Amino acid sequence: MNMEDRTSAALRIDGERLVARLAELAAIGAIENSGCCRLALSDDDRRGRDLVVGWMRELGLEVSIDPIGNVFGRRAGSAADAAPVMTGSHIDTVRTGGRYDGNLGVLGGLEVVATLNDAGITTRRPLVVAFFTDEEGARFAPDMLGSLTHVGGLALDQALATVAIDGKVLGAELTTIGYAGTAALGEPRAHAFVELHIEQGPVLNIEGLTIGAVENVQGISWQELEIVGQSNHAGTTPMRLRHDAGYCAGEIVHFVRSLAREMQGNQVATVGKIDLFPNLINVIAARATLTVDLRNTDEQLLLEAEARLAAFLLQLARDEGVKISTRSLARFEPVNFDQGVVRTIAEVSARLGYSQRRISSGAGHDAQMLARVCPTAMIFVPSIKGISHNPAEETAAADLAAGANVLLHTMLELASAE
Ligand code: HGY
Ligand code: MN
Ligand code: MN
Repeated sequence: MNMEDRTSAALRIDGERLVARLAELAAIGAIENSGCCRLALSDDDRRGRDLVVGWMRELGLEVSIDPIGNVFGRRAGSAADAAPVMTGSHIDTVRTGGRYDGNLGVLGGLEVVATLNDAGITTRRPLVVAFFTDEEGARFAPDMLGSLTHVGGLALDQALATVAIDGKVLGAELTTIGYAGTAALGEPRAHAFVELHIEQGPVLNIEGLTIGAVENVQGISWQELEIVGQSNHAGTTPMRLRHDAGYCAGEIVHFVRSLAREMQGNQVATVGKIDLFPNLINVIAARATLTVDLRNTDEQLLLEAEARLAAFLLQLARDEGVKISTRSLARFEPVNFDQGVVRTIAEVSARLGYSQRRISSGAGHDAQMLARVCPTAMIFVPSIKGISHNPAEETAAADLAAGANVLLHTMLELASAE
């Protein structure tokens, strides 16, 4: 092993600097119980973006912004024209977000750059640290919208025309926050992509393990249902004459839960959003709009869950004399990551002395989109009690540092490859 190899092998990130940056970013859009709310393309998202772009520039990265607002910070390599090794994630959050979901992947990437800068190491391949627009999809569906557009899975004009749950149009919001960029869409084309992320589930925490080498992401099916019944007087209308959209919404909530329980395995189902109209105590609801989130690691089983829901809706509409229409908000098949990159993550983790296992991802991630265009995998660190999308989201500082160290050495390996 030559001097440089010995130096880089001993390299470790600065955990305190990483935790300090996570705290500083979390202060933007801070909510009670040390949570975070930076919905995509909101003014808080703009403030978070400005802070991270400032850090990119301080670290000497060349910053580019594409037309959907994805941001890339590039660090030169000795092989100037070689395709870069890319890392990154997202800094938009859900409304009840924590400080690590997405943010760890972006700030972990900046910590890798800071560590290499401090050590005066230039990698063979350039490195890129990215954050992608609207990963959460909570305001503008689908989720992973920015990375999906980056890999050509969604046409730019269609992405820009997306309407938010609050009625705003994505392109206009992007212009308002000043992140409608001009860099070529789809650039840079990465040699490989590695995303550091909290697990957001309980597996690593329960098993007392530090690192998850993520092999795959489950399939996702998001639908918006609109039920049109008939508003009527809650006191005078006989039960047999009601066309109660609120009751139908409740039946659907119960059905999806029962469906997941009955299918068992990896099937999960959630109705996370329900709006009733007119939403008044003494009026039978005329209309109900709700969302259904179905997921499974097996595409055939996910199709079965969707088909069984569709049959239930038909029967419910008939029984209750209501009209039920559905609109797909997101539909992504399960994704298998590159076994070579997964192996590198596992080998690096072992070399650094971290306990680890192969693991699946229940959540969607930008990496599942980058996997369409280059060898990709993810590094998970434990979520205490598996809590996420909740201000109580927590990961031990030692685990944050471990994840960033595995990211550092995985990127070093990938960046030295021909
Ligand atoms: O919904 C998800 O899985 C991710 O948080 N966007
Ligand atoms: Mn995330
Ligand atoms: Mn999330």
